[in-house]
Amino acid sequence: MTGDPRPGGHQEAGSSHREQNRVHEHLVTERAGGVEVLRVDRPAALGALSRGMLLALREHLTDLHADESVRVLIVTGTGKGFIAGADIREYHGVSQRDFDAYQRLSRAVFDALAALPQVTIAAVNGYALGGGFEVALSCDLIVASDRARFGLPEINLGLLPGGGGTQRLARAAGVRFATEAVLTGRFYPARKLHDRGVVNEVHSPDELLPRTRELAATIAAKAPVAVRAAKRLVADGARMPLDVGLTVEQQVLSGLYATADAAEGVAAFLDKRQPTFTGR
Ligand code: CO8
Repeated sequence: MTGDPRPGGHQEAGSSHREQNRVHEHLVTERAGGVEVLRVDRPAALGALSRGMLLALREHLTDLHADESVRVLIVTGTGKGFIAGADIREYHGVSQRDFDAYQRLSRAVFDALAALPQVTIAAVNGYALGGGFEVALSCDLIVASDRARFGLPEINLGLLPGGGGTQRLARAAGVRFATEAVLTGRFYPARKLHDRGVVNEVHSPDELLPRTRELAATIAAKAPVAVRAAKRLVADGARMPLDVGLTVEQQVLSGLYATADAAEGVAAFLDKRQPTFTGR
């Protein structure tokens, strides 16, 4: 499992024509067809998250929250790093007060990501360690390169994961596996986490982004109101007792039945044609 992890980079064919926007020196976005790709572009530090990157992410995610033109967000990295955790160099020697402020800022970013109304997909190209694994766990879906490596190595620093690693991994993979990951700091290959149900799909490095875009396009083509409701229901349902979740499910479904898109979806099925959804 720990082995000799050598994640590799990915270059997507045909990506050059997409318009890019740099929201921070190390964060690049590009949009097409209701899908935004947010790429961490700091290969020299394997995507490690600095305070400046966290601040820019928090601001960008706040803007995105209100942007209905984006249906799906893909978060990815560059080269052999997805995100190799917090920037350890930047943390080194800081006061307790600054350490705690750093943690609160990280928490705000993970919470903002998890609270987005858009569907979020982590496209994990390489090392997803510490805060990087926690970013992926804060997304709705995880697609990974077969060279990706996941781990929570904070225990090696005499610390523990502070961005939800102890909580979200236990919910995603079960308490026993999360305990092993947190206590050993091991790095796991994507296939191991696919077997555990944490990773949805595993692809070759070259196929990672094209296949993630395909998944995003499939979701972006569905009725937008239904997609947002379904995403929220599944995510929130994990925190509810079953009987409460089942009741909320019926209430949300009843609301969807009244939408124009539901009428269109059923009519299109009966007419044997593709539906045209309008988001109403
Ligand atoms: N922070 C800052 N720089 C990093 C980080 C990081 N998390 N990870 C890698 N880098 C840098 C390396 O320092 C190196 O820089 P340079 O070339 O200037 O020396 C560059 O990225 C390339 O890394 P390596 O040369 O180490 O590449 P390898 O292929 O040999 O190894 C590894 C890759 C195994 C991923 C290795 O880099 C590694 O173990 N990185 C650290 C991973 C880690 O522990 N992440 C969890 C961080 S902890 C956290 O997220 C929250 C708590 C932070 C509190 C810190 C309090 C002091």
